[in-house]
Amino acid sequence: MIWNREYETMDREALRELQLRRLQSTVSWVYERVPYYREELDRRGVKPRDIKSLEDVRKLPFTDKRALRDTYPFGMFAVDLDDVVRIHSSSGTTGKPIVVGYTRGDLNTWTELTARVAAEAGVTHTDRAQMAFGYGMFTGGFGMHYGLERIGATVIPASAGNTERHLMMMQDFQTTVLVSTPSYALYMAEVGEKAGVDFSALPLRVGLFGGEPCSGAIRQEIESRLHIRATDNYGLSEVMGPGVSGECEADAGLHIAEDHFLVEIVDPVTDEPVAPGEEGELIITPLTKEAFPVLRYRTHDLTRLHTEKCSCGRTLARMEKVRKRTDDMLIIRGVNVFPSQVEDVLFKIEGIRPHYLIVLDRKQGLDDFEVQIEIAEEVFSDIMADMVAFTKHVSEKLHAVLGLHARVKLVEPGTVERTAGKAKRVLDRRGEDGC
Ligand code: DLL
Repeated sequence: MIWNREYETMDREALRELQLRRLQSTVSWVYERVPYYREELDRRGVKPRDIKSLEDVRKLPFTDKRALRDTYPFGMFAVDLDDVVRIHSSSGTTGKPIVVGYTRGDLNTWTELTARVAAEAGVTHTDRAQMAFGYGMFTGGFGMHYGLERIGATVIPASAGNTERHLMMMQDFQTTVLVSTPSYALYMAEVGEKAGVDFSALPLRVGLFGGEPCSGAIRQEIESRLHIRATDNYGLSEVMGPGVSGECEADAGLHIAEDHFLVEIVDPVTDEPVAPGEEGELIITPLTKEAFPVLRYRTHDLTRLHTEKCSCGRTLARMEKVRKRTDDMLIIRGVNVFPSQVEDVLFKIEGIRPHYLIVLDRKQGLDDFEVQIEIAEEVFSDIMADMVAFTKHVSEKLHAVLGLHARVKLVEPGTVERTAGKAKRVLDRRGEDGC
């Protein structure tokens, strides 16, 4: 179902005009109200009236996490705190988080956009949607909750964690939609299977998954074990939360809510736009935010854009699934490695379970690269030589793609930590003791 036909199927020329008007208002809005942006624009000699075309967005400064951190907690807010009705914060790994705020109008827009995402995935008012994102500072829980309610689905606000209780509710309430990270969905499958839950007999039919990358292999694994269709949706706290883009039933990328976000794809090194369809860093300028508008936010997420009309009827551009971030690239013995490359190698090998951990240490000044993997019971053998051969096989496959030797360590099923939130795939202990 198309939730907002007027905007989601808009003629692209008309859409560009709308985007330009909204960009102009946003630039005036931040120039008037956010000292950080006034200074940045003045330094560049740019005035809001200089934005005459969408290409003029390139006259504006990029915004990165550092600027948002330096103004902690409320320095980037464009409205008085009295007009802010909700705050959330981003899942920062170290130090202070980034605090984002919403006016009543922002919450309404957000709800509309998460409703769009849910509708894109095929959710309707007849569904029962079980929420396994946390309700808290993370934008996932509340963000998706209100969109699902607006659609008229029956929301089960179970929140993150307590997997047994989730499984009980799923059976007792006849849940049809699961909302979570893909890794938590997989964990739910694992716990459910152990407890004897027959997912094929449940009415569960759609997964609204987001918040972290999901490879094709993991998606298939979830689909076959939970007997559902897994869909992907993307967003980030700094520009709103979930609701930025979502996958439709055509399975051809994630439609971006372009009436609310202007996106660019740039080369992360030169900052220049890439050729249409090329991979680069996604840059987002929200066009309708009141409390927390940012200009050209550097997401660090790498993707490609497609602007041809989709078979679902929507004209909104589609982004490919995000599998890599510019800042999750590891440099191991001088070689650039993305965790998603390791994952793609592993999941093509028969018998490897979708749980792994990359562990990096520094030993005598050298990088030590270990990949811990869980393997299926069928692959386990009491014969030492078989296990050594299997490990060698995995190591060779990794070497063929990465050009690096990794020590492959087989660990017992269940050893790699499971989480109710975003999975952690890398443990980088290099430099922890000052080396
Ligand atoms: O993860 C917002 C969200 C919640 C989106 C629930 C979808 C569903 P943050 O905690 O600020 O916000 O993290 C944002 O997570 O820059 C990406 O690197 C990653 N991310 C989010 N969704 C996806 C996705 C939320 N579908 C950061 N695929 C982003 C890949 C994703 N990565």
